[in-house]
Amino acid sequence: MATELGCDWLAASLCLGGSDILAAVKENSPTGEFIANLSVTGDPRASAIRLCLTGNNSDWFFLEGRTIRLNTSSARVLDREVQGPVLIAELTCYEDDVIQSQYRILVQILNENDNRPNFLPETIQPFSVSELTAVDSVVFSVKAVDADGDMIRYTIDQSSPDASFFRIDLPNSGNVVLDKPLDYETRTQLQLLIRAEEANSVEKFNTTANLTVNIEDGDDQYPHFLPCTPVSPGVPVCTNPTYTANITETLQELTLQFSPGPIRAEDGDRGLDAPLVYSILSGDDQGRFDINELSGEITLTRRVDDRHLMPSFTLRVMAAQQDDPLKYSVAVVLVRVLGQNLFPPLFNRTMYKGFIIQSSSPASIVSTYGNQVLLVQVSDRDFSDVRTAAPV
Ligand SMILES: [Ca+2]
Ligand SMILES: [Ca+2]
Ligand SMILES: [Ca+2]
Ligand SMILES: [Ca+2]
Repeated sequence: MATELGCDWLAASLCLGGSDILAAVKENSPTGEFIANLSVTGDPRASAIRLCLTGNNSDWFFLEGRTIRLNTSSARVLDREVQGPVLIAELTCYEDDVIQSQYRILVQILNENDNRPNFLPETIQPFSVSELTAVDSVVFSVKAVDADGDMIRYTIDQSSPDASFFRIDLPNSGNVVLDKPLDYETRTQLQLLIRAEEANSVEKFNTTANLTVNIEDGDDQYPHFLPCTPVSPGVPVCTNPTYTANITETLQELTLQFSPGPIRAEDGDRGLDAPLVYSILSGDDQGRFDINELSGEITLTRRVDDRHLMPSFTLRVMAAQQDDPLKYSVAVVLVRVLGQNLFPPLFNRTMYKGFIIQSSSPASIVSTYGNQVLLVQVSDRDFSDVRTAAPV
């Protein structure tokens, strides 16, 4: 038939009739999926023409007669997110190895929702926020991306332990807002589950991220003196101790030993532990007592001449933050003046004799001659009274 019609004319006519091809195919389509039919006059299965696919993306296609089909395999899936939105190739029609015509093939890859949202790792790392952060301010922002280009909305999983501390006002923004005050003194870390979900898809694919929020200490606590006695159980507010020391008339130039002791305070903000400065507010009796402003040690600088005139001193000692003197605490310091201890205690006898009656009782009175209860007496010339005890 080709010989009868004439080679040149026939070849030209068999390759003619085609046109550039615009088509579309869904990503993830199986191999052999129909792309387009060619409208060239000749059929390479029956005519002396040869059709060739060339160009960058030509390996995504194969020809079956005049039909272009998709060429994929289980190892090579058509993925719009990897390949891009279009495939481009050329079709060349040969007659006797001579190019007779050329057509462009442009195949759009249609998107399927085949990707979940993913959080950008740098936006879900543990992070720190000051406990003094204002309520209603944005404390951090998360961001997730969806390779399909789906819009994303963010929510806080209300079942996560510390969900009540945060809220998201604008679901598309990923901005997380502080909903109630933080307090380093009661909680130093919060856990939060955030969900990123496709807003516009049917599938509503989502992903979650567990966030760790470390709370940083802020200067919102005053110093307190040690040891700390809580005002009531479970309330982290201290009652300051009263520090007591005893001195005698003869002592001078002495660092006083206190009970409880030593005199020491600490910042209630344990995470900051602000340095403190100590001072005597009142009761130093014109410099008789001096305080080391860094250590809190109190020194007696001048002896007490007459303990009957000055039986005790009451001082008020302040510990204040060096960086903020308005944050301070005051404790009472009591210094008692005692008589000197010159004499040892003495028993009124060197030997006592006593008797007990045999009995089953584990405790019984010890008696002495004349059926009198045995009494042991001790006296100390530093004290006026005599201490008496009956041994049992
Ligand atoms: Ca996709
Ligand atoms: Ca998606
Ligand atoms: Ca604090
Ligand atoms: Ca403080």
